[in-house]
Amino acid sequence: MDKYIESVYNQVVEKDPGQDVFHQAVLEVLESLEPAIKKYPKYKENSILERIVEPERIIQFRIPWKDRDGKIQVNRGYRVQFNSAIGPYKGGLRFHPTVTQGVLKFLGFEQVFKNSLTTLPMGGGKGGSDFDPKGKTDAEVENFCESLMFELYRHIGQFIDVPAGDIGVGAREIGYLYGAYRKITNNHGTCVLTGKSAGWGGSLIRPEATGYGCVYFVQEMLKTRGEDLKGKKAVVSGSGNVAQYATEKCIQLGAKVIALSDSSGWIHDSDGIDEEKLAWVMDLKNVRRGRIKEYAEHFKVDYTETKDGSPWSLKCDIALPSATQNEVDAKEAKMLVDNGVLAVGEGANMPTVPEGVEIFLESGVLFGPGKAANAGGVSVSGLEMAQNSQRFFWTREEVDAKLHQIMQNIHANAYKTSELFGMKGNYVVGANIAGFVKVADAMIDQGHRI
Ligand code: NDP
Ligand code: 2IT
Repeated sequence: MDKYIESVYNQVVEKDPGQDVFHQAVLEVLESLEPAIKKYPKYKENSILERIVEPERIIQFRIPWKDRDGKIQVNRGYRVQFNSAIGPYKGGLRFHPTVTQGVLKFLGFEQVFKNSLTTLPMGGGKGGSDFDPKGKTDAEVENFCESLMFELYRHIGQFIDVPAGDIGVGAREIGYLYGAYRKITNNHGTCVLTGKSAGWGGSLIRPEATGYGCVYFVQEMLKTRGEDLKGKKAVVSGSGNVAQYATEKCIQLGAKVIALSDSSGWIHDSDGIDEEKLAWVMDLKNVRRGRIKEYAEHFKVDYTETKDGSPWSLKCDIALPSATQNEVDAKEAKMLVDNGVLAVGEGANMPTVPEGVEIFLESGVLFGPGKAANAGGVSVSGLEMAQNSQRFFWTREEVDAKLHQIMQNIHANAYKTSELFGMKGNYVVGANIAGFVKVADAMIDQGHRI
């Protein structure tokens, strides 16, 4: 590794030794930036790497809330405001017991480059809490969201920071958070949160956007080899927002989705999950908040219990990891390659371990890294902001067409950039460099205090 890059990475590790996933995300980006750092000396001269790995601001706060027995529980809340060089901080809120400052720094860091790739004016941020929504009543979730907003409201705003959903935060939570924001501030805010319901300022297609966008990206990768999704067998992990709509778009484009998972295990439906079965999954996960195991019982298909719910031993053409970070390990990546996988589209953020990414790249698998492949969600969040600013809304068809165009542009930009740096078709290098250059140049333009 280049000495300058190595020294920046070592400082990151030394400053916050416990933040493994953040170190992993930083290393992956820094390594792939090497050719750009060599080609353009201005980045080193302006200490861009030292600055870009350091969040602009981190807010950490206490979230006390009352459970159903009237007992006061305490969780930790965070907002990592990573980089605002090209626009207000933008990124989701995650509610999951594994949330720590390190996890949110990794997600915020990824978000900076992802948002840059969308071409929309959005900086990068991420937030959330170690609150576990599983098994909580609606009233408990409402109570928790209110308490979180009692602090968060002072740090957000359309020109400052615009949160949205992520793991454990969907339409229900955004509703409670928005209600609390309005109650506290007596202000709708032009666009203080995205992922709102369509009846009160949300964008059509936002729920679908990450999953649809991921499949649009895979479609573009396949085109480079004269292939398409028709008749392809797809395996999707997770069964939440991203997995559900990735499945829907696969079905619409003629692929057969044979697996879904959650953190307890995975189902294998060799006949394929059709629209009707998918509607059943959406009701199970979004309304009844049940477990994917119930699909196996209901539709009489195989279920495998595992602690991380990974269906990667199945033979497939397309793999869409859409659950969480590091869910595809090196052994599983090897299995996918040995079974002839053609394309991998990361619906989740950093779902593949670094050795796994290496295996995909070395084997010539079309590999769409999360920053590029799952950028559709935040893109439509950007479109929600645009619609709110106009006091207007666009139809489903209009938003979907814009999303499709953005995903095609991201693909073209990553592909072109990989070619420019002599690594044609390496979307990791392409996406990281293309995302980085725009933010780095903005930082240089805005002076050394940025
Ligand atoms: P949801 O909460 O809707 O669904 C998450 C799914 O992943 C659930 O099926 C969940 O299972 C599973 N999962 C979560 N944690 C684990 C774990 N530790 N091990 C195994 N399975 C797990 O979240 P989303 O669908 O919104 O998010 C999924 C991924 O996509 C995340 O990486 C997120 O950062 C990323 N993403 C989301 C975007 C969005 O717009 N929502 C945009 C871009 C990326 P269980 O219910 O058992 O926990
Ligand atoms: O990881 C992500 O891009 C998201 N969770 C969506 C963020 C957003 O602001 O829509």
